[in-house]
Amino acid sequence: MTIQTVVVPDLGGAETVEVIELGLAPGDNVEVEDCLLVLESDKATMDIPSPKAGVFTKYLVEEGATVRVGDAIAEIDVADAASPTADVAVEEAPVEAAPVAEEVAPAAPVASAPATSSELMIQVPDIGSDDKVDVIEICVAVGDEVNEGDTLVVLESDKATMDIPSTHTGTVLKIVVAEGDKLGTGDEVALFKVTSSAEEAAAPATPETAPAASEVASVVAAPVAAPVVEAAPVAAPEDVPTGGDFYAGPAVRLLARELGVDLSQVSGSGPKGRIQKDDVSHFVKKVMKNKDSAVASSAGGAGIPAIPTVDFSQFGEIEEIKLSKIQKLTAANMQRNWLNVPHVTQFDDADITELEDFRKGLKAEGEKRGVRVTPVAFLIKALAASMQANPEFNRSMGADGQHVIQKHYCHIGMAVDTPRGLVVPVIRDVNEKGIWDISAEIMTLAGKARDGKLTPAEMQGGCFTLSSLGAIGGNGFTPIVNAPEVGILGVSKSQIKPVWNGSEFAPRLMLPLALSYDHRVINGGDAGRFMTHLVKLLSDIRHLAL
Ligand code: CAO
Repeated sequence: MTIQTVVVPDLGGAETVEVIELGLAPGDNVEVEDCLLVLESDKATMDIPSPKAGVFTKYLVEEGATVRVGDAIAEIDVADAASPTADVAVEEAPVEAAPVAEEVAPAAPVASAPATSSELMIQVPDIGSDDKVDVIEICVAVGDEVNEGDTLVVLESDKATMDIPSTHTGTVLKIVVAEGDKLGTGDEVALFKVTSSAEEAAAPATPETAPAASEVASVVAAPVAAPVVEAAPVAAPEDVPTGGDFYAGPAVRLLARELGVDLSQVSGSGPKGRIQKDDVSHFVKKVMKNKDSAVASSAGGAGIPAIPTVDFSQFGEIEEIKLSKIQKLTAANMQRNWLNVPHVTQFDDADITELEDFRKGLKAEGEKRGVRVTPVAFLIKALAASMQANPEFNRSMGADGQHVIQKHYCHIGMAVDTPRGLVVPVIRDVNEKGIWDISAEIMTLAGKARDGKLTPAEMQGGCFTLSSLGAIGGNGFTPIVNAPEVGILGVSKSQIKPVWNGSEFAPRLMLPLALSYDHRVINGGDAGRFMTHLVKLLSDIRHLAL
């Protein structure tokens, strides 16, 4: 076993980059060039390929972490340390193409001699490879006034996305490429009327006026780093997420910011789900189309007045605490669900006196099996049975608002409170499992959730969610539906209460339940029947066996 550490390669000028995607699980086989993880600067997104074939062992960073050149980011168990590809220490040359950046010809000009005294053709700088790469976006139009550093086109290889910036300030006279073309070093991009002097335009690019070839080459070959010319930073409106919770290049992010599109709501049609410019356009068209219909649009927050920004420090001492990635995602999801789903919450109490007696009676056997049975297992089982009896609670609103989707499987999500934030692992096929199996899965999944070890697959596919605050306390709360699921059951702390049994008040253990549902899919009658069924099952669990 030869463990090799992969480090952040030369970033070609960027000081730090953010880790935006960790796609592998320990034990995954990787080939040379397979993407290990994705980094992103404010100008470029870059796949970090595996320098060797082997078995992925672990990440040394978390999503959202900020890293710099030389930081250790992952470990792989190299399949054959003696293979030809293994002759360079990973720590020294983490990305095998990186040295190419050092070997390319020095400072090639990126603008050819001017066509007239004030015109020049902008060309692709040395991209550190003989291969041609795809033009995925054209960022300017004929007639546009462009500043030095503005992105003209975006290229994408299988390792990196790179903005090709303008080396001069001027007007675009002609664009000689189209989306889908393939371009390589020296290929023409656009004809410019420069506002800078012709001499300057014709002169070979210097590090002050244009990216040196070695710098630009590192963008591709490394395959990282953004061009070192200053790109035009775009101030993001406060209400548009700008983080890395989606897979999109800088030009797409720029477009999204300009249009006020929340990219976390856009599905990507590109490789590995990458969001393309077209995806943003389609999203905007869809939202506009749905605007006047009764269908709730999936774009949250449009037209809602912003909460005023307050300088709290004027009232006393404050401190700013950075949100974890999970907390940021939760905040965005909660807002999305709250704004898009018309919620109704219905309350009831279940008499769980007998259930608790029975559960406590399982303690000895549970110890033998190594399984702890808590009320949550019964709640999840009873939910599945209630969903089967009331199939409308196993539906989701179709994206077009014209149909609902009936699910014939029964996967239930369980909200878990962790130090990093709220996560919802999913227990699959609950209807086919008994209390022991469900309890064992609760233990495993809640443990993994708290250790931050859940895989994305373990958090997907839920039909309904259970949120139990029973161990924490409270009389009741109104949970927010985890859309596109149709409902969520909130459970509070059980208490002994006096209950009238027809002749006297008897002390009974009562469990407060709060059922929130999507009122587009469920009506009040459905909810009443569902809750009544659920309460009946919990109050007499013999019905669960029927
Ligand atoms: N009333 C009274 N006691 C309860 C109870 C209830 N409704 N539910 C659980 N308990 C008791 C259990 O019986 C257990 O005690 P014993 O060991 O003596 O039996 C103890 O509280 C701990 O139970 P638990 O609920 O923590 O156990 P669990 O492993 O089944 O729960 C989980 C797992 C993941 C649901 C829970 O740990 C958790 O994270 N809950 C928080 C969920 C949350 O944050 N929801 C809010 C989401 S919206 O912001």
